[in-house]
Amino acid sequence: MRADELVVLKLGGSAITFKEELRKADEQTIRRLAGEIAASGVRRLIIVHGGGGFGHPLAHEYRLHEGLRGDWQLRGLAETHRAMEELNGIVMEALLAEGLPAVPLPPISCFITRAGRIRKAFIEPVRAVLDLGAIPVLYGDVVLDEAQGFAILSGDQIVAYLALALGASRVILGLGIDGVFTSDPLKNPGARLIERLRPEDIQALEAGGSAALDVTGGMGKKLKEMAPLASAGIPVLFVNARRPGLVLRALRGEKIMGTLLSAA
Ligand code: IP8
Repeated sequence: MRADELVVLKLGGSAITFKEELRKADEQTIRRLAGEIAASGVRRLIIVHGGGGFGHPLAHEYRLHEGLRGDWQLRGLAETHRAMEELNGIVMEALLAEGLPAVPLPPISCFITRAGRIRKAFIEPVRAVLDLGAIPVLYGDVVLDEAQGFAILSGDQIVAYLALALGASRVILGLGIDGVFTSDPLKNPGARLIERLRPEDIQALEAGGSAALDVTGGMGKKLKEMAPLASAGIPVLFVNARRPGLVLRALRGEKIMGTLLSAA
């Protein structure tokens, strides 16, 4: 671990919330993760967290991913952002309680998308917070969209954008499962954890499937989002943030159980 290296850490919604319950944060896990971040000694760090049971149920209820269809969705826009702020507040409290100089930067005010993809970004505040020696904290959010009024901007897309724009040394994705599996481990007991992935494996997946990998839905999207990082020489480690100690060890650069996506 180099002192000047920039690390981007995602705390996934399935790790920090009880996804099946409405607006229920796993405060114990959040506090433990904040402790692990503090103990790691990594200080050039960007934290991005997901939405879990906060943003997603509202986004779904108001069909925000479809863009603007009617005024009835405007309330959903406001409520979804508010719910994300609420979760962010809980994460912030935990980080501050550990003495970490964490500064929240709401994505709704620094990103504009076009058809759901980041089109304009005002990331000077992220840079400035880092330059001060503090820790920017962002999250998946509802944002304004040039083509469709608004869109859901995932924490993963923010992670990928910032890691490339700011030249991160590495990315750690804290999940609610052990990493990337050969198929959905919740549906298939024979699913195996893949320890090593290369960007080509993901291209094969996009080209209509891969013999070794059958990931769809959430994990498929995540991999597609992360592939450009690996191609650009930024390794991405998928790790189970629900297992105590793994995020700490990942931040320290130790070898741990998970999936490493990298080009070399
Ligand atoms: O959990 C989505 O962020 P993600 C945030 O990182 C909202 O996909 C608002 C649903």
